[in-house]
Amino acid sequence: MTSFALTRTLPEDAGQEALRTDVLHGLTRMPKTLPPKWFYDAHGSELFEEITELPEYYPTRAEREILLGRAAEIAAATGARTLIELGSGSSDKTRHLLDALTGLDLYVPVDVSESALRGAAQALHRTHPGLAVHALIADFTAPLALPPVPGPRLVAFLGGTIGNLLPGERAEFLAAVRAMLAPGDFFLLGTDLVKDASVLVPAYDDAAGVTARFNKNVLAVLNRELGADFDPDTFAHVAVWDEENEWIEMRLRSAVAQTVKVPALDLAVDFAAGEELRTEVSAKFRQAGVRAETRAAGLEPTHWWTDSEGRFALSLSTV
Ligand code: AVJ
Repeated sequence: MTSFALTRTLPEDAGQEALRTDVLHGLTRMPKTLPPKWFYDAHGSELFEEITELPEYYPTRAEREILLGRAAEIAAATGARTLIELGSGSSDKTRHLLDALTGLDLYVPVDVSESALRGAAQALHRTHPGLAVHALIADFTAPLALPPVPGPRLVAFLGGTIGNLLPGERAEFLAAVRAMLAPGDFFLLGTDLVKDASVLVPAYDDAAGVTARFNKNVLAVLNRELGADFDPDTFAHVAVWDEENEWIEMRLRSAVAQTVKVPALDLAVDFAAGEELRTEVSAKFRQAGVRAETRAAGLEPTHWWTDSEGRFALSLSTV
Protein backbone atom coordinates (compact mmCIF):
# COMPACT_ATOMS: atom_id res chain seq x y z
CA MET A 1 0.00 0.00 0.00
CA THR A 2 1.29 3.44 -0.93
CA SER A 3 -0.02 6.77 0.16
CA PHE A 4 1.00 10.34 -0.40
CA ALA A 5 -0.35 13.41 1.34
CA LEU A 6 0.83 16.99 1.22
CA THR A 7 -0.03 19.51 3.93
CA ARG A 8 0.65 23.20 3.71
CA THR A 9 1.23 24.49 7.24
CA LEU A 10 1.94 27.94 5.85
CA PRO A 11 -0.52 30.17 4.04
CA GLU A 12 0.28 30.39 0.32
CA ASP A 13 1.51 33.98 0.75
CA ALA A 14 3.47 33.42 3.99
CA GLY A 15 6.69 33.11 2.00
CA GLN A 16 6.08 36.45 0.29
CA GLU A 17 5.41 38.15 3.60
CA ALA A 18 8.51 36.64 5.23
CA LEU A 19 10.62 37.62 2.21
CA ARG A 20 9.45 41.23 2.42
CA THR A 21 10.22 41.42 6.13
CA ASP A 22 13.65 39.80 5.72
CA VAL A 23 14.62 42.03 2.78
CA LEU A 24 13.40 45.19 4.46
CA HIS A 25 15.36 44.41 7.63
CA GLY A 26 18.41 42.99 5.90
CA LEU A 27 18.95 45.71 3.31
CA THR A 28 18.40 48.66 5.65
CA ARG A 29 20.94 47.57 8.25
CA MET A 30 24.72 47.83 8.25
CA PRO A 31 26.33 45.58 7.21
CA LYS A 32 23.61 44.44 4.82
CA THR A 33 22.47 40.82 5.12
CA LEU A 34 19.97 38.42 3.58
CA PRO A 35 18.98 35.05 5.11
CA PRO A 36 20.21 32.08 3.04
CA LYS A 37 16.77 30.49 2.78
CA TRP A 38 15.90 32.82 -0.14
CA PHE A 39 18.44 31.07 -2.40
CA TYR A 40 16.09 28.16 -2.83
CA ASP A 41 13.55 28.93 -5.53
CA ALA A 42 13.28 26.21 -8.19
CA HIS A 43 16.41 27.44 -10.01
CA GLY A 44 18.37 27.89 -6.78
CA SER A 45 17.43 24.39 -5.66
CA GLU A 46 18.73 23.04 -8.98
CA LEU A 47 21.97 24.99 -8.58
CA PHE A 48 22.37 23.60 -5.06
CA GLU A 49 21.96 20.06 -6.42
CA GLU A 50 24.72 20.92 -8.91
CA ILE A 51 26.94 22.17 -6.08
CA THR A 52 26.62 18.83 -4.27
CA GLU A 53 28.32 17.17 -7.27
CA LEU A 54 31.26 19.58 -7.53
CA PRO A 55 34.73 18.14 -6.84
CA GLU A 56 35.40 20.89 -4.24
CA TYR A 57 32.12 20.46 -2.35
CA TYR A 58 32.85 17.48 -0.08
CA PRO A 59 30.05 17.71 2.57
CA THR A 60 27.39 15.85 0.60
CA ARG A 61 29.70 12.96 -0.29
CA ALA A 62 31.11 12.79 3.24
CA GLU A 63 27.63 12.69 4.78
CA ARG A 64 26.49 10.07 2.28
CA GLU A 65 29.47 7.90 3.24
CA ILE A 66 28.44 8.07 6.92
CA LEU A 67 24.78 7.40 6.17
CA LEU A 68 25.66 4.42 4.00
CA GLY A 69 27.98 2.99 6.62
CA ARG A 70 25.85 3.70 9.68
CA ALA A 71 22.23 3.45 8.52
CA ALA A 72 21.81 -0.03 10.00
CA GLU A 73 23.22 1.17 13.33
CA ILE A 74 20.90 4.18 13.29
CA ALA A 75 17.94 1.92 12.54
CA ALA A 76 18.86 -0.44 15.40
CA ALA A 77 19.52 2.36 17.88
CA THR A 78 16.27 4.20 17.19
CA GLY A 79 13.77 1.55 16.07
CA ALA A 80 12.05 4.43 14.31
CA ARG A 81 8.53 4.00 12.92
CA THR A 82 8.34 7.58 11.65
CA LEU A 83 11.17 9.51 10.01
CA ILE A 84 10.67 13.28 9.99
CA GLU A 85 13.21 15.10 7.87
CA LEU A 86 13.55 18.87 8.28
CA GLY A 87 14.68 20.72 5.15
CA SER A 88 14.43 17.52 3.13
CA GLY A 89 15.08 19.05 -0.32
CA SER A 90 15.50 16.23 -2.85
CA SER A 91 15.50 13.55 -0.07
CA ASP A 92 18.42 12.04 -1.97
CA LYS A 93 20.74 10.94 0.84
CA THR A 94 17.75 9.99 2.97
CA ARG A 95 17.30 6.93 0.79
CA HIS A 96 20.08 5.16 2.68
CA LEU A 97 18.16 5.70 5.91
CA LEU A 98 14.86 4.68 4.36
CA ASP A 99 16.47 1.46 3.10
CA ALA A 100 17.80 0.61 6.55
CA LEU A 101 14.78 1.59 8.65
CA THR A 102 12.90 -1.64 8.14
CA GLY A 103 10.24 -0.89 10.77
CA LEU A 104 9.33 2.42 9.17
CA ASP A 105 5.61 3.24 8.72
CA LEU A 106 5.83 6.81 7.60
CA TYR A 107 8.22 9.34 6.08
CA VAL A 108 7.48 13.01 6.74
CA PRO A 109 9.65 15.30 4.58
CA VAL A 110 9.41 18.95 5.63
CA ASP A 111 10.50 21.72 3.28
CA VAL A 112 9.53 25.25 2.22
CA SER A 113 9.80 24.23 -1.42
CA GLU A 114 6.67 22.55 -2.74
CA SER A 115 8.45 21.72 -6.01
CA ALA A 116 11.24 19.93 -4.12
CA LEU A 117 8.69 17.99 -2.01
CA ARG A 118 6.70 16.89 -5.05
CA GLY A 119 9.83 15.87 -6.93
CA ALA A 120 11.12 13.89 -3.95
CA ALA A 121 7.77 12.16 -3.42
CA GLN A 122 7.61 11.17 -7.08
CA ALA A 123 11.11 9.70 -7.03
CA LEU A 124 10.42 7.87 -3.76
CA HIS A 125 7.23 6.43 -5.15
CA ARG A 126 9.35 4.68 -7.79
CA THR A 127 12.13 3.41 -5.49
CA HIS A 128 10.12 2.82 -2.28
CA PRO A 129 6.65 1.95 -3.60
CA GLY A 130 5.35 0.74 -0.23
CA LEU A 131 6.35 3.82 1.75
CA ALA A 132 3.69 6.14 3.13
CA VAL A 133 4.79 9.77 2.65
CA HIS A 134 3.18 12.75 4.29
CA ALA A 135 4.98 15.85 3.03
CA LEU A 136 4.75 19.11 4.94
CA ILE A 137 5.29 22.50 3.35
CA ALA A 138 6.75 24.30 6.34
CA ASP A 139 9.61 26.48 7.46
CA PHE A 140 11.74 24.41 9.81
CA THR A 141 13.06 27.55 11.49
CA ALA A 142 9.57 28.13 12.93
CA PRO A 143 8.03 25.79 15.56
CA LEU A 144 6.45 22.88 13.71
CA ALA A 145 3.02 21.43 14.47
CA LEU A 146 3.30 17.77 13.54
CA PRO A 147 0.29 15.65 12.67
CA PRO A 148 -0.01 12.68 15.06
CA VAL A 149 2.50 10.11 13.84
CA PRO A 150 3.53 6.70 15.22
CA GLY A 151 6.60 6.55 17.50
CA PRO A 152 9.44 6.05 18.04
CA ARG A 153 10.10 9.06 15.90
CA LEU A 154 13.40 9.99 14.35
CA VAL A 155 13.79 13.66 13.45
CA ALA A 156 16.64 14.20 10.98
CA PHE A 157 18.32 17.46 10.01
CA LEU A 158 20.99 16.62 7.49
CA GLY A 159 23.37 18.35 5.12
CA GLY A 160 24.97 20.63 7.69
CA THR A 161 22.11 23.09 7.25
CA ILE A 162 22.17 23.83 10.98
CA GLY A 163 25.35 25.75 10.13
CA ASN A 164 23.26 28.26 8.18
CA LEU A 165 21.69 29.41 11.46
CA LEU A 166 23.38 31.99 13.66
CA PRO A 167 24.25 30.80 17.21
CA GLY A 168 21.10 32.29 18.78
CA GLU A 169 18.88 30.87 16.02
CA ARG A 170 20.59 27.51 16.48
CA ALA A 171 19.73 27.40 20.18
CA GLU A 172 16.12 28.30 19.36
CA PHE A 173 15.98 25.67 16.64
CA LEU A 174 17.38 22.92 18.86
CA ALA A 175 14.90 23.83 21.60
CA ALA A 176 12.08 23.55 19.05
CA VAL A 177 13.35 20.11 17.99
CA ARG A 178 13.48 19.05 21.63
CA ALA A 179 9.86 20.20 22.01
CA MET A 180 8.85 17.93 19.09
CA LEU A 181 10.27 14.84 20.77
CA ALA A 182 8.82 12.49 23.36
CA PRO A 183 10.86 10.08 25.50
CA GLY A 184 12.28 7.34 23.25
CA ASP A 185 12.40 9.61 20.18
CA PHE A 186 15.69 10.54 18.49
CA PHE A 187 17.34 13.44 16.68
CA LEU A 188 19.89 12.85 13.91
CA LEU A 189 22.01 15.89 13.07
CA GLY A 190 24.50 16.47 10.23
CA THR A 191 27.30 18.95 10.93
CA ASP A 192 30.23 19.98 8.78
CA LEU A 193 33.46 20.05 10.79
CA VAL A 194 36.19 22.67 11.23
CA LYS A 195 39.07 22.06 8.85
CA ASP A 196 41.76 23.95 6.97
CA ALA A 197 40.69 27.07 5.06
CA SER A 198 42.43 25.64 1.98
CA VAL A 199 39.69 22.98 1.87
CA LEU A 200 36.79 25.09 3.15
CA VAL A 201 37.10 28.12 0.91
CA PRO A 202 37.17 26.27 -2.44
CA ALA A 203 34.08 24.31 -1.31
CA TYR A 204 32.27 27.67 -1.33
CA ASP A 205 34.12 29.20 -4.28
CA ASP A 206 34.39 26.47 -6.88
CA ALA A 207 36.40 26.73 -10.08
CA ALA A 208 33.36 26.18 -12.32
CA GLY A 209 31.55 29.13 -10.73
CA VAL A 210 28.41 27.21 -9.77
CA THR A 211 28.43 28.57 -6.20
CA ALA A 212 28.82 32.09 -7.59
CA ARG A 213 25.67 31.58 -9.69
CA PHE A 214 23.89 30.08 -6.67
CA ASN A 215 24.84 33.10 -4.57
CA LYS A 216 23.74 35.61 -7.23
CA ASN A 217 20.46 33.76 -7.72
CA VAL A 218 19.15 35.44 -4.57
CA LEU A 219 19.26 38.73 -6.49
CA ALA A 220 17.14 37.19 -9.26
CA VAL A 221 14.66 36.07 -6.58
CA LEU A 222 14.40 39.65 -5.28
CA ASN A 223 14.02 40.98 -8.82
CA ARG A 224 11.19 38.56 -9.60
CA GLU A 225 9.36 38.59 -6.26
CA LEU A 226 9.77 42.23 -5.29
CA GLY A 227 10.28 43.93 -8.65
CA ALA A 228 13.84 44.89 -7.65
CA ASP A 229 16.36 45.95 -10.30
CA PHE A 230 19.55 44.24 -9.13
CA ASP A 231 22.05 43.72 -11.94
CA PRO A 232 23.79 40.47 -10.89
CA ASP A 233 26.73 41.29 -13.19
CA THR A 234 27.66 44.23 -10.95
CA PHE A 235 28.11 41.94 -7.94
CA ALA A 236 31.01 39.57 -7.28
CA HIS A 237 30.76 36.30 -5.37
CA VAL A 238 32.91 36.28 -2.22
CA ALA A 239 33.59 33.37 0.18
CA VAL A 240 35.67 33.95 3.32
CA TRP A 241 36.60 31.76 6.28
CA ASP A 242 35.93 33.59 9.55
CA GLU A 243 38.53 32.05 11.84
CA GLU A 244 37.07 33.54 15.01
CA ASN A 245 33.48 32.41 14.51
CA GLU A 246 34.56 29.24 12.69
CA TRP A 247 32.16 29.86 9.85
CA ILE A 248 32.26 30.45 6.12
CA GLU A 249 30.59 33.64 4.96
CA MET A 250 29.25 34.09 1.47
CA ARG A 251 28.85 37.65 0.36
CA LEU A 252 27.98 39.64 -2.76
CA ARG A 253 30.32 42.57 -3.34
CA SER A 254 29.06 45.53 -5.34
CA ALA A 255 31.70 46.41 -7.93
CA VAL A 256 30.37 49.95 -8.24
CA ALA A 257 28.53 52.59 -6.25
CA GLN A 258 24.88 52.12 -7.14
CA THR A 259 21.30 52.50 -5.98
CA VAL A 260 19.01 49.48 -6.29
CA LYS A 261 15.24 49.95 -6.25
CA VAL A 262 12.90 47.53 -4.50
CA PRO A 263 9.44 48.80 -5.57
CA ALA A 264 7.42 46.27 -3.54
CA LEU A 265 8.98 47.72 -0.40
CA ASP A 266 9.07 51.29 -1.64
CA LEU A 267 12.78 51.12 -1.00
CA ALA A 268 15.96 52.45 -2.61
CA VAL A 269 19.13 50.77 -1.39
CA ASP A 270 22.52 52.46 -1.76
CA PHE A 271 25.63 50.35 -2.23
CA ALA A 272 29.09 51.89 -1.96
CA ALA A 273 31.74 50.61 -4.39
CA GLY A 274 33.16 47.46 -2.78
CA GLU A 275 30.36 47.17 -0.23
CA GLU A 276 29.45 43.61 0.69
CA LEU A 277 26.07 42.06 1.35
CA ARG A 278 26.23 38.92 3.53
CA THR A 279 24.06 36.18 2.05
CA GLU A 280 25.07 33.12 4.06
CA VAL A 281 26.85 31.93 7.15
CA SER A 282 27.87 28.26 7.09
CA ALA A 283 29.23 27.34 10.51
CA LYS A 284 31.67 24.46 10.97
CA PHE A 285 31.64 22.47 14.19
CA ARG A 286 33.72 20.48 16.67
CA GLN A 287 32.41 17.53 18.65
CA ALA A 288 32.57 19.40 21.98
CA GLY A 289 30.51 22.27 20.57
CA VAL A 290 27.83 20.02 19.11
CA ARG A 291 27.57 18.13 22.42
CA ALA A 292 27.31 21.34 24.42
CA GLU A 293 24.65 22.81 22.15
CA THR A 294 22.53 19.65 22.05
CA ARG A 295 22.77 19.26 25.84
CA ALA A 296 21.83 22.90 26.36
CA ALA A 297 18.62 22.18 24.44
CA GLY A 298 17.76 19.27 26.73
CA LEU A 299 18.89 16.52 24.37
CA GLU A 300 21.21 13.69 25.40
CA PRO A 301 23.94 12.80 22.87
CA THR A 302 24.23 9.04 22.24
CA HIS A 303 26.32 8.58 19.07
CA TRP A 304 28.92 10.49 17.02
CA TRP A 305 30.05 9.25 13.62
CA THR A 306 32.38 10.86 11.07
CA ASP A 307 33.42 9.95 7.52
CA SER A 308 36.78 8.23 7.01
CA GLU A 309 38.52 11.59 6.47
CA GLY A 310 36.92 13.25 9.52
CA ARG A 311 35.38 16.01 7.46
CA PHE A 312 31.72 15.71 8.48
CA ALA A 313 29.78 14.28 11.42
CA LEU A 314 26.42 12.72 12.05
CA SER A 315 25.31 12.70 15.66
CA LEU A 316 22.38 11.09 17.36
CA SER A 317 20.71 12.32 20.50
CA THR A 318 17.61 11.38 22.45
CA VAL A 319 15.30 12.72 25.12
C1 AVJ B 1 22.53 23.95 2.56
C2 AVJ B 1 23.96 23.93 4.42
C3 AVJ B 1 24.17 22.30 2.83
O1 AVJ B 1 26.09 25.70 3.87
O2 AVJ B 1 27.16 24.14 2.81
C4 AVJ B 1 26.39 25.26 -0.42
C5 AVJ B 1 24.49 25.52 1.33
N1 AVJ B 1 25.99 27.24 0.32
N2 AVJ B 1 27.25 26.12 -0.99
C6 AVJ B 1 26.16 24.80 3.03
C7 AVJ B 1 25.60 25.99 0.43
C8 AVJ B 1 26.99 27.30 -0.56
C9 AVJ B 1 24.92 24.43 2.20
N3 AVJ B 1 23.89 23.71 3.00
